[in-house]
Amino acid sequence: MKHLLQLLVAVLLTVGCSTTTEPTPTDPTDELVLIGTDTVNTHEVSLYFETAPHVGMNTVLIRVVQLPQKTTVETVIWKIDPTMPSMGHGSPGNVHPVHHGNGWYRGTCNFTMTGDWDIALTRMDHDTIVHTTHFPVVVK
Ligand SMILES: [Cu+2]
Repeated sequence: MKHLLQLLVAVLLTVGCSTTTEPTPTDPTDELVLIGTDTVNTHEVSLYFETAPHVGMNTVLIRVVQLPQKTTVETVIWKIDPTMPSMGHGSPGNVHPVHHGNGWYRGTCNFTMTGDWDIALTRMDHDTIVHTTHFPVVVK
């Protein structure tokens, strides 16, 4: 009887799966806007925006994995510094990204006007600069 029930459950599950149109699981990064990726030593750093870069406060997401195994790296200290090189200014109110789980860091980037910006993303070791990557961004 128990086996019969198990069989019945299995059949029902199979039928259930074949008749419903399950959406394909999406990668969480599908929802994000990839700005760029840089590999520094064995760390692969990817910079994303939550939405297309726009004037105002933008949520920035950074993902760091160690190559080649792609294990998450959760201890990086970042500084983020957006500037507009053509006009020689930066912006106030930026928030340096901090780790919030599984190799993802979250911060805020403020663009005060449309045009060509440069995001300097710097990895720190206490007060020492380890490496800076520049990501060009067009703000519309
Ligand atoms: Cu400007």
